[in-house]
Amino acid sequence: MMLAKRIRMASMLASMGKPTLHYFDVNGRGEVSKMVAAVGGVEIDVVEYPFEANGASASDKLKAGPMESAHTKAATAMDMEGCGLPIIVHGDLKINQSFACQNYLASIGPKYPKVTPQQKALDDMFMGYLEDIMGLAAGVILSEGDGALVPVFMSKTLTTLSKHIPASGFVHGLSTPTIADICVLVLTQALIPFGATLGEGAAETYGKFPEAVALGERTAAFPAIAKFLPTEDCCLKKPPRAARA
Ligand SMILES: N[C@@H](CCC(=O)N[C@@H](CS)C(=O)NCC(=O)O)C(=O)O
Repeated sequence: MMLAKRIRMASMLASMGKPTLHYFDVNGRGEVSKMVAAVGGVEIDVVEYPFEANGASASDKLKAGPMESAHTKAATAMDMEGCGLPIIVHGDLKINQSFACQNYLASIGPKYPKVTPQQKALDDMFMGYLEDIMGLAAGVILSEGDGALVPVFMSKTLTTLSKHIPASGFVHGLSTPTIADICVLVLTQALIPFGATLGEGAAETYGKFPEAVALGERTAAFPAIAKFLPTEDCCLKKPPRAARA
């Protein structure tokens, strides 16, 4: 980006204040956004809600009917009635859908790597795989889905993604992780919904994918992420707040 354009964008973003990320008090679909912000050097405010949902899939939610909870009331108050979390509010911008939130935070992060269209496509692909298995595993927690399918689908997911995982460094070979690497960190280390649904079988499942596990560890060790992980806002390995000691 040309210097003048970069300066204009920086001053516009500064005038908008910090983005606010609205999400539950678990990993779920919120943590990738938080880590993308950390890598990109975007300071965000996090507004957390107790983890309550009336299903994981659109069909389960529609069958269960509307629910009244802290997050649905907050969404309605933001003129985003019925929108699931995550939600980001930044100045006049109000968006939901995790891909939109993650890509937005990446695009405004001064330290987030400038990716090529091909690298961005690969990042989007990793997001899609994470989203697919998120739906399946969340359905086990929220809608009595079949827990036996989680290790099967996790293995399928990591088999495909491992083809893009290098023996060292990050997916795009850059010095900074991108969304693809962050998705792998979440896939291999998140409690909700993955650790919680894989249960005692987690070690066996992840044991088959040492490259993915190692990439998750390298990504977790990246300084901006290592700094974020011990913070109060991080929910990667935590149960909902009500279940924390
Ligand atoms: N496709 C959406 C799914 C959003 C979604 O279902 N979010 C869940 C939490 S991960 C939620 O907010 N559930 C409660 C609700 O829909 O009210 C996305 O990627 O953000």
